[in-house]
Amino acid sequence: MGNIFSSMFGKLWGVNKEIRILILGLDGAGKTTILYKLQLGEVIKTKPTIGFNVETLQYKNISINMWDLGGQTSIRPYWRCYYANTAAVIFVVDSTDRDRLETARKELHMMLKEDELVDSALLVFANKQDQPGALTAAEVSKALGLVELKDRSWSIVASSAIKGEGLTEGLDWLIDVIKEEQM
Ligand code: G3D
Ligand code: MG
Repeated sequence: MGNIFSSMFGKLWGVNKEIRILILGLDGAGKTTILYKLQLGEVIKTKPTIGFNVETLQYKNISINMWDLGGQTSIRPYWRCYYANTAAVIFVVDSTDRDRLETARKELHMMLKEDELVDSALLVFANKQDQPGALTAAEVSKALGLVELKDRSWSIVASSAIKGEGLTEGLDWLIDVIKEEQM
């Protein structure tokens, strides 16, 4: 697949301010796999004392933070330092994990209520489409209640991080939205 991310996001270099992207999802959804597949460079893993794993990646003027959601409400206040001025949120779902779709829905909607994220675009990857029994993007969309999202640019794309499928399509959409909003 080559370094698609650099060539795609290269189109944004003209935008002279820092662009922040958050990649979120329950553990095991496929976030780390997606980042590695995009071959951006070195992913730096940190385990801050506040108790959650964050993976960070800086690519030119694009800063990407990634972490696993779920359950740890007590540390939520600390998340703020990561999501100020976030241009976009990428939410990754394991489309085979039916049991935790409801948890994913709750976490997503809770996250999007944060003041700093009201203007950010949302790209959902309905990941693990290569697996038998994976829910379709339409089914995942329904389970996540995406139609309830008002005043937000959002899209859901079926993906397989392992095969590298759907990633380009999703990011293409996201880049167009970010460009529109930053101009
Ligand atoms: P996370 O960073 O969201 O926690 P990971 O998730 O990227 O660590 O992925 C969790 C597991 O799911 C990994 O398997 C990874 O290989 C697998 N995975 C990620 N994306 C896909 C996909 O699209 N299809 C399939 N079939 N598997 C995927 P392991 O075995 O290493 O735990
Ligand atoms: Mg991970």
